[in-house]
Amino acid sequence: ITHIFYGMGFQVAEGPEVELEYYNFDALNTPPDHPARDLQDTFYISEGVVLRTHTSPVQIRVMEKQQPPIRIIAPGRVYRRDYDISHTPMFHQVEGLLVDRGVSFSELKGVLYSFARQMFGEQTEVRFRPHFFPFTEPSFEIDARLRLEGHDPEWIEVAGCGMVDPAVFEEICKSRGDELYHPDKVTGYAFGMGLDRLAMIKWGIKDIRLLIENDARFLTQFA
Ligand code: 2U9
Repeated sequence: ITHIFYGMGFQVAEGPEVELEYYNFDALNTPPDHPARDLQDTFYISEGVVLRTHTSPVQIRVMEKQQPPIRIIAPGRVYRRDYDISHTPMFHQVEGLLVDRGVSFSELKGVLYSFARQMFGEQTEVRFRPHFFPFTEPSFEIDARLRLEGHDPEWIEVAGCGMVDPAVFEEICKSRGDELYHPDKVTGYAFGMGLDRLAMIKWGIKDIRLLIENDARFLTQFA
């Protein structure tokens, strides 16, 4: 996945897995009473410190340090209190962020179409469904029409995306103490996908927990 995005000019950025609540939530327009911040959903290390629930805080840290334009992807481990057939408490994401003057949603569509065709095959159809995320507006979920083993083609959710919410840029201006990211000057798009989920789709893995149970009969299939 990083190679596909290198081909479109993105650079890789990384950051801490033990993260300040500020970078994981507040800076991403996610207020203190948001359900994602509940003790039932997020691992708290101490007051104000969490295991990151997405790699988005990496992009906040990059914008604090670097001026626009920004074109990065942030791959890495993330943590949420969930454990069932399709959720493990640790999983992997790749998120992307592009910020510049005059960036539009059509460019986001172009980049994600190109990604889907390189990832799933040249013929892959893609659709965007309206959705909600606190940090993007408008927001969408992205489905690809995929033919899974022994099935007819089916629309399957592969990622989420949207235009960066102006409230996120306003918070960056506050913390930087300048206007380089003022929402009147720049726009941006962001996207995110769960890698373990993509692996389940690509290899027809029915129970995500197999990926971490360390059964050699399962794992050696991918050697
Ligand atoms: C900044 C601003 C906006 C990142 C985004 C998604 C949509 C998304 C999910 C995919 C499956 C999480 O692993 S998952 O459950 N993510 O749908 N992520 S937009 O938006 C950002 C990131 C950083 C500064």
